[in-house]
Amino acid sequence: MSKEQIQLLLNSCVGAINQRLTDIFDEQHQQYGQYSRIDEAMRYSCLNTGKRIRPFLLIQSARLFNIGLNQSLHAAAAIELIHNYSLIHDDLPAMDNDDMRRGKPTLHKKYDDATAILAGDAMLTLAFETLSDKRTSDDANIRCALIAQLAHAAGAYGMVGGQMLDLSLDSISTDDHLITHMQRLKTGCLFEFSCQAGAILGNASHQEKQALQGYSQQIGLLFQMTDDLLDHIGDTKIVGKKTNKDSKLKKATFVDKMGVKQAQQHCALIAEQACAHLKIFNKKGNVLKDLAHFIIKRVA
Ligand code: GRG
Repeated sequence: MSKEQIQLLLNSCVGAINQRLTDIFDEQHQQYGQYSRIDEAMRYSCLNTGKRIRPFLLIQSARLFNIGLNQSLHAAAAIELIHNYSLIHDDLPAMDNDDMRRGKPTLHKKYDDATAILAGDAMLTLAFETLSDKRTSDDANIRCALIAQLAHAAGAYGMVGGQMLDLSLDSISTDDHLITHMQRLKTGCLFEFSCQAGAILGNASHQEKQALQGYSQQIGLLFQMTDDLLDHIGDTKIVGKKTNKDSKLKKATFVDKMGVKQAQQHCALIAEQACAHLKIFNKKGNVLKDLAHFIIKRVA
């Protein structure tokens, strides 16, 4: 599949996920709210130009098991809510202190710190409310498995733990294993959840789950490395946020350690390793393979 074709597929995912998130916000608002500043702030954060990579991974992983878009969209909305909450909190002055995200003022800049903290908290809990809804699956065991898995992926031994580690590492004293571990937690855990959620929705076998786990772990590393590369070589206007932040903040990244050229070559290797895990799915795995190559092209 060409870069344009995969972009078209991603665009259709963006449209579908935006619609589902809008429906979820509308339902909540109609049921519980009059005017609500939190509702407005959540929409400001979620309904915009995000790439929706995690929902795409979830939808495409579910497709491997013949689960259609309509059946996977609710879980896909849940992962996007968690991702957006993490970005809001990451942008706060106490963390990365960013003014711009997706080409717009960050939430705390547009509103204030308290609103940003609360909107993030509300999105975190809304994600679990969404997973507990029967539209996620009419099988309670599946809903419960998804909730447990996402709670772990987003928590102290997943994304939050990775963020904590990231805040405490500097680029000089940090060894490669620790950087990999930190990135696997901070970024990788949500990628892993996305693919595992597709497998859970599709009642996948142990072997199929393992294959998707291997793929998603590599994709998480690849995505983090391309994000770090974009920080070095990307254009603020295209990336939608300030670049060259990592070295200024003395952040521990592989790009700092290896240099841009070697990091680009390493990305190609990681993508190949990711794709190798998909062998078991034969041709059905092609879209996920194409996604790996699409991610590299962002920094090629
Ligand atoms: C605050 C609990 C907490 C966690 C923060 C997400 C995160 C953890 C930190 C963001 C820092 C960062 C730049 C990580 C690199 C990978 C990443 C998550 C990039 C942003 O994700 P994209 O590119 O964003 O998918 P869009 O805007 O497309 O949704």
